[in-house]
Amino acid sequence: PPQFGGYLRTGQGPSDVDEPRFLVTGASGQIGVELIPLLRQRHPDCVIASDVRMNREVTGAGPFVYCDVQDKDNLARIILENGINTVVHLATLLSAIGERNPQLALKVNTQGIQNVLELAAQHNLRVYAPSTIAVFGPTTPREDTPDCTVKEPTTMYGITKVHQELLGQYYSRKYGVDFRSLRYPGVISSATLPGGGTTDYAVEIFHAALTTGSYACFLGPDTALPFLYMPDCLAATYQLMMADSASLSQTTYNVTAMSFTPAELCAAIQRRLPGFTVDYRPDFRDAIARSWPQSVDDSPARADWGWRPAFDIDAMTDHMLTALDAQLR
Ligand code: AKB
Repeated sequence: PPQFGGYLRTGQGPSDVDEPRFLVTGASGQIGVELIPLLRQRHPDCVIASDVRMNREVTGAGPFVYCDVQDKDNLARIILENGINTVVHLATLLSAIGERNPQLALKVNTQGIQNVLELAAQHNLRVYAPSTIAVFGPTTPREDTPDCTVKEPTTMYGITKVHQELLGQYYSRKYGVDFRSLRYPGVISSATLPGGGTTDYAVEIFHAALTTGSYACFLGPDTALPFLYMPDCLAATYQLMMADSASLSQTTYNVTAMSFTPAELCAAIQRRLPGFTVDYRPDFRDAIARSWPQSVDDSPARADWGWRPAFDIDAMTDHMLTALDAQLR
């Protein structure tokens, strides 16, 4: 039988049952499109996907409801009417799109998590909501950045995620909400293009390599960032969600698998596709990336719940090219 570790509780309320019943917000985004099939496979008939936009990959493959996370009443109705006990809160505006519309990012990102945590406290829900390396800023040490360090981000996205981290910790301490979070670095995946991030170049570059054979990169050649390949991202997410609460020493953890610059990723692709070319046209996203860590220290995740990534830059590049090539045929 599945192990639900720290999720088991006593007393009244939805969390008493062993079987989690998930509501996933922001289901049509890069993480949701791959996390939802995994959750549905491991917890059949227990996953409701939600978003404000459709993505056939998730909306067609199981229960889907419209949900704007800013609307607390609608969120409450969905949770109560469906016996939800676990909210996977993915709805967010990422860094680059957030700088194009900071007021909207502030509203969606802060109201969304406030509504989710408030309902979690009222209805005894568990919450998983990813954070990001964007919580760090120019005053943070950029190499092997630890979990506990200066967090003075310069993007609205980063500011809203610091708010999320602190609020999650507050609701955990004050109301006993089971809040868990991973600080995702750039996530590379083949199923869906990410939307509006600074790290999106590392996905776009693979599509370009297999279609046009050339790519105009919006980061400079030497701008290093940490990354995770999607299978590792899913493994880390599920592992943390299912970890025994007694093993957790903090609510939010760094996770990483590799760090590279655009020039290094280009070289990895060129070793497999020698004709591929990249030219560099850094824009405002390069400045964002340069305010973030080049590498992070995820040793607390490794020590507390056994995090181990499987994909380095070479394994990821091989896997991405094979997966995308099969899709494009
Ligand atoms: C972004 O680039 O905004 C995201 C992130 C690092 O959180 N991928």
